[in-house]
Amino acid sequence: QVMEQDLRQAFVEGQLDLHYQPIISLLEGRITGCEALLRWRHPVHGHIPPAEFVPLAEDIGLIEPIGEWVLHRACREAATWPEGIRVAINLSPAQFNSGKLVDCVSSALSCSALDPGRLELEITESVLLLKNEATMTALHRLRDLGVQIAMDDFGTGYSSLSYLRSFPFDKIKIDRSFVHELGENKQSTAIIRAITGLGKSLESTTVAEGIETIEQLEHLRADGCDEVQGFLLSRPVPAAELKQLLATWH
Ligand code: G
Ligand code: G
Ligand code: MN
Ligand code: NA
Repeated sequence: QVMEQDLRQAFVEGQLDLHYQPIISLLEGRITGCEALLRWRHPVHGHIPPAEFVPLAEDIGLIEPIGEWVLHRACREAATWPEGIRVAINLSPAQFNSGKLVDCVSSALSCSALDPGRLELEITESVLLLKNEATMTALHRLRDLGVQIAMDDFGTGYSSLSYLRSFPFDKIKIDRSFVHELGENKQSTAIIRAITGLGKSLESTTVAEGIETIEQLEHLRADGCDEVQGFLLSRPVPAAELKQLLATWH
């Protein structure tokens, strides 16, 4: 309950911030996008990971206003990046419930004057679990705006494949648990190869998350993965630091 009060206060007092993690194209060898990631610096407890406070925000109905703030903030920031660099934003299932998501995205795009093609929305299977007409309609309307839709944490849920059948995702983000075992676990290595192949057949870009070693990078390159993201290339960094990174490496 202390946390709940703290989180409400954090949001109004501006303790929440966004960091950005570069996503690199293996073919072009440059940064093609950045994933926006929420950060909370608590005045007493210090850094609190999103894995702790995002579920809390979802429970107490705060993820909608926070999500709206994230959309506006990230689009405004991305509009100042060099041409062609995209911003990827994580969406919670709750953001699909209110029926306001499409308007909210439209508004973030028009306020920032960001080209819709430079916005990528990441959804997890939990969004598709809702499996209702309204969710699918919202996804198609977002696609019609020119926004890209990515399937996040691919391979960890119960029925990843059936979700790929339900919507033409622009991107598939391979969960980092598979990448972690690349080269060490035969099954994970084979699964990654299969997912990159699947991405090609479906004409979806494949992105591998959580790259921490050069060996993992080389495996992914050999398997034809399109893009990579992970601590080996860059940690998530504050907006100002990202601008410097983009100025020297893009
Ligand atoms: O930054 P980190 O890797 O610790 O993020 C942990 C989790 O928090 C990830 O699953 C990520 O998708 C989620 N997350 C981070 N930022 C946001 C955000 O802006 N909105 C939502 N809904 N989830 C986020
Ligand atoms: O679920 P989602 O993919 O949105 O979560 C992204 C999370 O992954 C962020 O919290 C980010 O900090 C984390 N992350 C990014 N790169 C790496 C990495 O190389 N290794 C690990 N362990 N986590 C990473
Ligand atoms: Mn993500
Ligand atoms: Na992920």
